[in-house]
Amino acid sequence: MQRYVNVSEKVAGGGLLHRRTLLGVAAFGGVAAAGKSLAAPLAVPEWSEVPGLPMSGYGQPSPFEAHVQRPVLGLYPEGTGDGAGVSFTPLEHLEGTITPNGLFFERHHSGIPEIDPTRHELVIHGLVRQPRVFTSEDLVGMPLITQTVFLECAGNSLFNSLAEPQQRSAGEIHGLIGAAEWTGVRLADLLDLVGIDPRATWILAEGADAAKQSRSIPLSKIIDGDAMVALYQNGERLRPEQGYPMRLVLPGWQGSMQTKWLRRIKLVDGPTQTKDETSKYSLSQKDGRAQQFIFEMGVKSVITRPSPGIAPTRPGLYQISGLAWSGAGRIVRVQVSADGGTSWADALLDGDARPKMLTRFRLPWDWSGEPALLMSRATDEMGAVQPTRMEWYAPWAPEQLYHQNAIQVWSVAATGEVQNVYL
Ligand SMILES: Nc1nc2c(c(=O)[nH]1)N[C@H]1C(S)=C(S)[C@@H](COP(=O)(O)O)O[C@H]1N2
Ligand SMILES: [Mo]
Repeated sequence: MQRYVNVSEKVAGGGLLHRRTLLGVAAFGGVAAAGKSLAAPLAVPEWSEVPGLPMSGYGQPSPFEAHVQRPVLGLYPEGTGDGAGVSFTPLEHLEGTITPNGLFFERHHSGIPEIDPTRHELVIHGLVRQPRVFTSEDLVGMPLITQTVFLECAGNSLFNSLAEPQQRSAGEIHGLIGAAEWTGVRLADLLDLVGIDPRATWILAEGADAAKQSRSIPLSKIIDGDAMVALYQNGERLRPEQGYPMRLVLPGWQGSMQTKWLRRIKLVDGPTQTKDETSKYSLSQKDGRAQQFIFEMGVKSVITRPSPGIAPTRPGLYQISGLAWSGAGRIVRVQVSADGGTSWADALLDGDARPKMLTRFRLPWDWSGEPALLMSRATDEMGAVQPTRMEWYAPWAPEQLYHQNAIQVWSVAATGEVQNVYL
């Protein structure tokens, strides 16, 4: 049941209002400024005078939304041609929790292979009773399941691991994450078909790209787990960028294990120690040792509105909006601070908080026009609380950039300009 309070009850410093404050929509600064009185007569624009464009086989966003793009960042110098890089989900331009397929972040180690699905095969072999080969059409004909979950790169937010705060958009800092409704075959069902040798404890999953990205995955994530071979993303076949015609989805675990263009699964009796889990995706500690096989993504949140480039224009009421998630399960609480963490207010979680899925949070904010420090702090159902940057940093060596889940601090200047700052 929702409880609404009638008066604007200030529940924390910096103008944060109770999350159930009942506010007429006209009270909000942006809305009041946007509305204007009706001037007679109502004009007839040119698009109302003639029939519009014809139907189309595959719809595209409005050309007036053409600025909503994935920022692309090649990790290696132009022209080296190895296809390694990332593009970010533009989080600050999106609402709700589902990432549109065309804006889902990308991380490729060797570009996007152009795969003819009639020639692509998935081999399952190793410690099995009977090795088998599957086409994507074989898989489409099997019992399918659907899971709506986020997928986050272990390198997400790594800019905030650097010594100086980077001035980039919310998406460019935190957008190596996307969430989708994935449909495919339970990996446990496929392994049932080949028959698991009791000596098998891990699998090796390998992609069909030139990088042959390969990772070791413990069998426990598959047997009685939620691992799946996804074929569809938000209702349509996977995009080439997301692994067409098939990819692994391992809810809550780091993106790099969720092998795209999946072509081989080998059942083995221990981790394979591939290049993608030794030289990369292992975490350097202060004491000189490294931690391997950190699978689960930590509890995290970020305010997407306001954020750099999405600034309040004048003092008044605004709705703070952001995303929270955890690889361990559901988000149970998001707190927001407008005074740099001195005081906190509980945000309203929008809709159902689903396990291992993005959760939208919102909170009304009465901005006085004074400089503010906006932060959000998420808690998951296991009781894990998002750390501050200093807390997050404590165990790691300076070169350790992965699994950065620290609280983001946005400073809002009197002009409304929003910047990334460290406290
Ligand atoms: N075959 C293959 N699988 C891959 C990769 C790759 O380069 N090749 N990148 C991995 C990494 S590091 C991440 S974060 C996710 C990114 O998935 P996306 O591009 O669909 O967002 O795919 C993973 N699977
Ligand atoms: Mo990644």
